[in-house]
This record gives sequence, structure tokens and C-alpha cells, in this order.
Amino acid sequence: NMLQTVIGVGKSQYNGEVPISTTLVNGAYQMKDSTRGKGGAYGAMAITNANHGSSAGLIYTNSTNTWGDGKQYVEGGSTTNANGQTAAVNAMWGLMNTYDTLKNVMGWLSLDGHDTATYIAAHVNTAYDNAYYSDTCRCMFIGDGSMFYSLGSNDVIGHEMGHGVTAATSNLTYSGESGGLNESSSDINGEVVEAYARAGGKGDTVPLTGNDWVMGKEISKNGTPLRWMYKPSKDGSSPDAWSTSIKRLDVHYSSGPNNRMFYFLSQGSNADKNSDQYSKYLVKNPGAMSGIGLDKAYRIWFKANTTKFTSSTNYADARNKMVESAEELYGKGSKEAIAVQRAYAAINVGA
Ligand code: ASN
Ligand code: ZN
Repeated sequence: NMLQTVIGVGKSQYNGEVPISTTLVNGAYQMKDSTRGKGGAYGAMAITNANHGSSAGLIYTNSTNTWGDGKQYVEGGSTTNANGQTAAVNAMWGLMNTYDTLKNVMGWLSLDGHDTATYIAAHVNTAYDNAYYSDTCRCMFIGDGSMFYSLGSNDVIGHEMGHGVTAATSNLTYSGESGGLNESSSDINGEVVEAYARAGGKGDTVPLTGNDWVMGKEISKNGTPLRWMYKPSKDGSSPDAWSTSIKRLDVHYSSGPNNRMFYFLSQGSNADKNSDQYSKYLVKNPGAMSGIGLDKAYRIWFKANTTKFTSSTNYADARNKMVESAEELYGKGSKEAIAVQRAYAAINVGA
């Protein structure tokens, strides 16, 4: 590639000053990274400015290689000023960490596994309280928020881009139980990206740890997360365990039990019955359960989602295929395979 990627200084909103990948083109810097992905809409991973519209817009450019001011975008301000760039810094940092997590932890290139470059459009719509992945552009849109701050924290970007991995692999149908699993897969990816970034981008040379097990805490103006993986019912709408009725819930709620399963698998359960981490279903498995750590839990989940699940996988099928994955990775009867069984039993799936 003729374009040379250089490292700029990004003043991010949630992670302080971060090194961001940019490209020097004719004396100006573009927020574009040709070392992470190829082809796609911009020929490289990139951040664009939707500038309050609904389409992607143009790649961010700057005369120097220092970007943003670490502050929330102020509605009505110029989107070429430092405030406008901060959302782009958040986006690039989250996207670099998402790409690196997939590559360095899982050996998976970009979202589709074939290294097709993706991009993020920042400042979509006006005061927009959402971020979303679109499989049409294989890209992501980030709003500036109204109840939220700019929706570009690492867990949110990891979540949305996780939809791209699922779309390219199991393609779990986005309704019913499969929809809950699709959402949960994105929450899992979000937490892993958060942990990866906090571990300093060292991949599996250091244990993945330090994520907060809640989604979107940083972007929340009142400090209340969107979802609690260790106790989904704290949101007032998500169940903590599987039942026949969860298929009728919105996918952001039916994801809850699988999120809790994943928390138990990684972190174990707390023996204190009054703690948020305790599951009443653990009484079925008194020996349960010590966690196997985020790194192993993610490998088992990733293998199941990318090679075993189908579009109609439900909780029971996910449980069986997670056990298969754990057995293939760590052996039949391994502590990891047993931990998967116990984590699912703890949410009322299987014995
Ligand atoms: N941020 C949401 C999600 O990724 C967008 C949506 O509800 N479709 O699930
Ligand atoms: Zn989602």
C-alpha cells in the first residue's frame, strides 16, 4: 500500500490521550488506517463525519496530527472544531481496539474474517441517542447523544462491530431466542474489547481482565449502565434466567440470561446468596462454580458463534454447541467444558 499510516495524538473522551492511526495525504492528515483491513468503502479502516446527516460523509482530515479536546461535542458548535474531532477520536480508538482484539486474540481479520475494511461515521443525526451497526455498509454509526454522551465508548463500539462478526458467521436471526443470543454475542464482544484496551492492547500476552461487566456506563450521563451482565434484571426488564417466555422479549432483554451465563463462565459465582452475582439456580449445582477467565470464555464463545451456531440457534442449542467448543478447545471432561455446563445450568439451561 502506497499510503503510510502514522500515529497521531488523540484526545479522547473516555480514555485520555490515545495513539490513533492516521494517514498523511498531500500534507494533511486523514483519520484512515490502511494497516487494519483492506477494500471496503474507503479502501482502509476510516472514521467519517456524518455531520448530523444520516449518510457517512467524508473522512476526517486535519492539518496537524493532534485531534480532539477530550470533551463532549456541543450541539450547534462547528463540527470541524476540536469538539467535533473528539467523537472521531473515540471512534478510531474503539475501532482500532476492536480490530486488534479480533486479530490478536482470535486470529480473526476484521469483521468478516477476510480483512474487509470497516468504518465508523460519527455525528450521525442530531442529539441522536443511539449507535448502530449496518450490515449494508458493514459499518457503524455513532450519535452525539442527548441522554447519553457521544456513543463511542470501547464497549459500545465492540458491541456494534460484534454484530458485523455475527452477521458474517452464524447470522443469528435478530428476534426470538436467537436474537437474544445475537445481542449477547455483541455485549460479550464489547466487554472483551473494553478489557483488551484496558490491558494496553497486549492481546493474549496478558490476561484479558479489567472490564466492568456493564454496558455503556461511560456514555451514560446519569451513570446508569444500559445493561448489567452479572445481574441483567437490574435494568428492570431483563430476566436473569432462561424460561419459555424469553423468546417474546425485545432482543436487548432476552440477551440477559446468556450475558449472565458468560459472566459466570468467566468470573465464577459468588457464594454469598445476597450478592448480585449469586444465582438461585446454582443450588442445582452446589459445586458451581469457579470462573475460567475472560480469555478462555471468549475463545469458547467465539468458536461456537463463528463455526457452530446457525441463524436459528436457541439457548438449548447454544448450550450444547458451547460444550462442544469447550471440549474441542480444552478436552472432554475438562474443567472448561464442565464450567460451560454449570454456567448454562445456572441460567436454567441444561443440567
Ligand atoms: N444500539 C442498538 C444495538 O446495537 C441499536 C439497535 O437497537 N438496533 O442493538
Ligand atoms: Zn446490539
